[in-house]
Amino acid sequence: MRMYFGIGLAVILALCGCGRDLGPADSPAEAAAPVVAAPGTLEVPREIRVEVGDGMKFSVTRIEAAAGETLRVVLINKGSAPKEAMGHNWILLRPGADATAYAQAAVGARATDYLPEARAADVLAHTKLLGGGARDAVVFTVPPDAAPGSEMVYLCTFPAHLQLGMRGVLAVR
Ligand SMILES: [Cu+2]
Repeated sequence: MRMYFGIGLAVILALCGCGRDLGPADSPAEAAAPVVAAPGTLEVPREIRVEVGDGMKFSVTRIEAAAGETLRVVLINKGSAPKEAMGHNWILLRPGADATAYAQAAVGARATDYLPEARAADVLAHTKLLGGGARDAVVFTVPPDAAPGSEMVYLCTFPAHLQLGMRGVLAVR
């Protein structure tokens, strides 16, 4: 009788899949999964969509945010030119960084998609360089110690695009 019962139980467990819950070896992985996916455990950053095209303008030229706030900026290139001919990026500089000096250094940084490595410390967040039809997103946190009223510049570092007006500011509330 015992043997039949044992076989029967094994068949029931196999059919319903309940046996998976009984194995101690499965417990850590199964216990960990819901924690990662549970709503409310991850902060969802505020999303800001910035569009660019073959015209030399960001669709958003002023972003207001709180110190310490996490933002997700999505850059969308609605133009048609390939990135080698007329790419666009979105580079947010740290407070106090010189945008003109950064853009000048970027001209010589074609190999790194116009992100000059020597001035990496100036950059708070950046997207990739995008050709027409491409998009990229970047998540970052506004420095918690940024003073209210202070501003950070963002720009496109493709050669001459800053001078043509591809810039904006992130203002701290
Ligand atoms: Cu550009």
